[in-house]
Formats: sequence, structure tokens, C-alpha cells
Amino acid sequence: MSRDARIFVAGHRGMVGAAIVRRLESLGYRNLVTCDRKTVDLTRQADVESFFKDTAVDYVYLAAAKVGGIYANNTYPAEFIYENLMIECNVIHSAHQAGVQKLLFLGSSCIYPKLAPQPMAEESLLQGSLEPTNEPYAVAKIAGIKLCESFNRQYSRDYRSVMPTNLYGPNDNFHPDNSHVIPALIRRFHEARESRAPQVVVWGSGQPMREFLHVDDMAAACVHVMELDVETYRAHTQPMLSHINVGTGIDCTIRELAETIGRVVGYEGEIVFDSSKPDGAPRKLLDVRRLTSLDWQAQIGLEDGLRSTYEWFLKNQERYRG
Ligand code: GFB
Repeated sequence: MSRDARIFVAGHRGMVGAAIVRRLESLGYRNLVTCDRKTVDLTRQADVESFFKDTAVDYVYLAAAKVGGIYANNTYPAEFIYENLMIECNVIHSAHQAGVQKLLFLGSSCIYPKLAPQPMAEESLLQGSLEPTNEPYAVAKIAGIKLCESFNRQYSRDYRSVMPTNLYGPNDNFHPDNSHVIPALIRRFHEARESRAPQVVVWGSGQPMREFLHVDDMAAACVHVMELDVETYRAHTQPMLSHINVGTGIDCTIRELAETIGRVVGYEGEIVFDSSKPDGAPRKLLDVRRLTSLDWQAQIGLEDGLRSTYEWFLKNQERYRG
């Protein structure tokens, strides 16, 4: 891909979009295009159509999404399905209308059935019922994959999809309730250390297993997949099963995660589990053989990634007060 190509990163203020921008800039891409939510609301078709009409774009990274952890997904299902469907429909359709040939759609490992065989291969898609806490979000993300595949089949577009496992890193949302487990626990353990609290409460049983990927690894994988030539991408995927999992291939229990975060933060009190809170899917480990066969592997180990994310949190925690 030419370093002069005009590349639209939708969602550049989010954790993943910001990491994709950093990655592209570090590789010398010099014509990045972004848009501001105040002027272009991606959930509004007219805004998105005008944006694509007025802005020359060669490639699109679709990293804009309404995201959140298990509590947010369970509490605001209407926003999660509606906003994600609107963003995907508007951006993918407008990109097609504007003649954009190549696009990368970012999904999530929650597209797979709750009880999918582990590790979860791309072929598990639509083979069983989804995890109820995030079914609306998952349905929207499945629709995004199918939108891409449908434009490929009918109009010979080259719209690709990547499904990341649970992500974390700088620019994450550290809200105490609405965030994902890593930012929630970094903040909770940090505040407990500061206030010398004797206990930290972790939601659920501590038994669920999760795989975690640093967002800089995710951004690297996105650019890697986007840079593959079309013959290589098609040789490793199928027209109606075109997505590629992105993960580390390694998971741990939430208890182990909490203990690691406690160590990173330097908290020495007790960890207790609140079983009145939902566990969500029992395990979500991705089968990453498609991606490794395309010569890509994660580089950032969990403990290193947690340390640098905690340092980022310490530098930016003013934003998260209150
Ligand atoms: O990160 P999380 O919300 O994502 O929760 P999911 C992962 C696990 O951590 C669950 C437990 O078993 C939670 O019960 N957990 C423990 C906590 N303490 C906490 C806490 O303080 N906050 C949070 N958030 N969890 C999300 C989906 O599911 O995964 C989204 O809801 C998305 O749709 C995302 O796909 C990647 O893995 O359960």
C-alpha cells in the first residue's frame, strides 16, 4: 500500500483507532484522514454520506464502535446494538458508494457461541447460541462481517474483517462500572492501595477464562492484515467465512488476572469475589492459526502490557476522577 494513500481511520479517538493511527504513522503513512464526532456523527447516514462525498479516501479502517464491559453490555443493550449497526451500515455502505475498494472492519471475539469449542476457530461463527450478556453487541458485529462479505460477493470489493480477543492498553476506558475487566481492576486496585483498603472486590466467581491482547499488538495485526495482497487474504479465508481472529493464544482465569494486576499495582490486601455479579462466557480463547499462518504473532506479554498500561493510567488519571 502506498505511503501516500489517503487512509480514513474511523474511531481515531478510541483506544483501538488511536493505536492504529500511531502504527500507521510509525510506518510512514502520511495521509491519514480522521473526522470529528461533532461534525460527522457516524450513526447518521447523511453525515457519513456527505463526509465520503467531500473527502477523498482510498482505504478505511473501521475502528469506530460503541464498546463496554459486561455490565455496560447488559445494561444498555439498545445502544450497543443500535449504534454499532448504524456505524457499520453507514461507513461500509458509504465507502462502497464512494468507490473505496479496500476496508478493514474490526469485530470482537464475542461473535462466537457461548459454548463454542475452545480455542474458538473462525468456523465457529453462527454454530450456536450467543452469551446473553452481550448478544445485542455480538449480533451487530456479526452483521458487520456479513456486510463486508456481501459487498465482496456482489460488488467484488475487498472488505476484510478481524476479530480481536479482549483488548486493553493506553486510552482505555477506566470507568468503575462500564469498562472492561482490566481497566476496571487497575483503577480499583490502585484506589485500594492509595486508601489502604483491606479488600478489593472482583466481580463474578473468578473462574472465567479470558485471553487479553495489548492494543498496540492489535493495531500491528490490523495493518498487517490490511497490507496483505488480495490473493493471499483470499487464499487464507473463504468468501462467507472471511474474518480472521487476532489474539495471543494464551488465556488465564479472572482470579489469576486479578492477582497479576494486584502485583503490578503493588496492592497487598485481600482479593474477594462478588458472585452476585455475572461471569459472562466461561471461556473465550481464540484459535489464531489463520493469523499465524499469515506470519503474524503478538509481541507484548500480559504482565509487561499491564505494567505499561498502569504507567499510562498513572500519568492520565486526572481524566478519571469522579
Ligand atoms: O472485561 P469484561 O467486562 O468482558 O469481563 P467479557 C470479563 C470477566 O471479568 C467477567 C469479570 O467474568 C467479569 O465478571 N470481572 C471481574 C469484571 N471484575 C470485573 C470488573 O470490575 N469489571 C468488569 N467489566 N469485569 C465483554 C463483552 O465481555 O467482552 C463485550 O461484554 C466485548 O461485548 C468484550 O466483547 C471484549 O469478556 O465478559
